[in-house]
Amino acid sequence: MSTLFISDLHLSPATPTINHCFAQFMREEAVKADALYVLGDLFDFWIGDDDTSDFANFVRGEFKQLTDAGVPCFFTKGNRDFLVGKRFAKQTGITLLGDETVIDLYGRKAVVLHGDTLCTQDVSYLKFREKVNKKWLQWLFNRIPMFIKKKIVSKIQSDIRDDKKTKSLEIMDVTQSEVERVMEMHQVDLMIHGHTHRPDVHIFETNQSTNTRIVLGDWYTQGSVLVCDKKNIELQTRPFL
Ligand code: LP5
Ligand code: MN
Repeated sequence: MSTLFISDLHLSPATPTINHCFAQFMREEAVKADALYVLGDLFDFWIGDDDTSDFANFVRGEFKQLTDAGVPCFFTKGNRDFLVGKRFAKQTGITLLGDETVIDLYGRKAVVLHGDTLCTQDVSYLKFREKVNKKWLQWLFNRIPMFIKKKIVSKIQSDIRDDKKTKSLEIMDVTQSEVERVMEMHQVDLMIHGHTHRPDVHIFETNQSTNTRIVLGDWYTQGSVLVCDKKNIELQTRPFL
């Protein structure tokens, strides 16, 4: 048996191939797992738990089926699905996690997070994140009619689209000192995150300890899954059919 980690699927009604690969993964693979962790950006954008579109219901259905089968499912919000809320969790049976969570992975402690907060050089993004994560603002946004919310989101998305093009790859990657600070704070030697879309296993030394940082891959051209069991941790891919 194994514990599975995924992130950065960026599912939307416009991604039928990815949605199909996701459904297949949930029904054939995740259902046999000890647990599933989704580390953010499952959605291309989640506008709110009041989304009752066929697409939103399709995703709800996949999680409900999984948790009904007895597989615990944990969800860390990403920068594209920070509006996933308690209603979605209740409807699907998933457990929402905080920004950073320490888990027990077959006896090894690991910190799991989306990864955006590790990119401390991306100052404009972090300021933006602080704004949209304000509880009162989310409370207000969640009460606006869906058609107005859609207009607000697409206006903001188009306003900030060019902003990302001005940032270097270095700015949009994690800051090593922040990685070390977070691992030290949680007293762990293993970190698992997504967000940067640079799947890799980084091994580095700090104060006589050997640390591992695993970066999950996105699902743009293939499925990407971290498979952990008692003995091994392996980044794997799944072909789109
Ligand atoms: O995901 P990716 O890799 O494409 O980009 C991210 C960062 N971008 C984002 C933006 C989201 O994808 C889209 C958000 C739509 C917002 C709708 C909000 C609705 C209101 C909700 C109120 C509760 O996350 C990108 C990072 C990149 O990761 C790093 O890899 O760089 O960050 C940006 O590009 C953001 C800009 O730098 C910020 C520009 C400031 C704009 C100010 C707008 C004020 C909005 C106030 C909201 C109330
Ligand atoms: Mn992200």
